[in-house]
Amino acid sequence: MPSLDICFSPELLPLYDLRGKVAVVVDILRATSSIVTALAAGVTHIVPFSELEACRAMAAQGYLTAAERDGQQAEGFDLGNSPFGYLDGVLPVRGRGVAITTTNGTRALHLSLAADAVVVGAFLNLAAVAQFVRQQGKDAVVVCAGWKGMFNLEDTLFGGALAQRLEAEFDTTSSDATLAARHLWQQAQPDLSTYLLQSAHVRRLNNLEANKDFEYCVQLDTHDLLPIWREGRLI
Ligand code: 3SL
Repeated sequence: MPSLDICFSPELLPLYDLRGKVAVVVDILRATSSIVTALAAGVTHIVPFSELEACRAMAAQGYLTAAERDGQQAEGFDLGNSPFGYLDGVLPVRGRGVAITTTNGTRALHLSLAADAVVVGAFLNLAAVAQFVRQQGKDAVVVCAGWKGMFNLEDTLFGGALAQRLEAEFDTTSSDATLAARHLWQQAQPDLSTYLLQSAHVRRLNNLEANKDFEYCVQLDTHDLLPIWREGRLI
């Protein structure tokens, strides 16, 4: 039986061998939720960057550029990291490519490229992620983007939710990390949104008046879409 493991922070990735496995990269607040939303809104593809300058330079190739540092839109970019940037119609996004860099999410993506397949997970597309991992039938690791190397509640809860969806076909009990995430997920029921109010990043976003983003990102199964890494881009 294949296993589902959870890496609580990109800093722990050197302890995981991703080769031959599926990596599900997750940054619930907000990078991976925004990436799912962008593709659903008609963005053709997304190129993730770790560094601001390389991302900004993509404007010359016709890309929309999106950047966040410490929760705020970085200066000189078209978009920040709010999913509503792709929904509010202020900037037409349909048919455009987007170059994006965020504090933790895009870094976690780049650090996961040793895996056989790299996909983007969010609560919004949880069912699509579960279906893909099931179809692949190989070991999978949820890579939590965390916050500047630290553990966070929301990405871990996604790992617990995915483990619950896959428990019939995957070993979700051999890894203490997966067990802990499952326990946390149970603890967060029946009201994920209220449970997450204690999360450090939710408090950070609320201080930035991004509580609308938080409520949006904790919705389950709203998008039947799976961003997958192919040749340097997410499609
Ligand atoms: O760290 C990240 O990648 C971001 O998702 C953080 S924020 O929600 O945009 O502040």
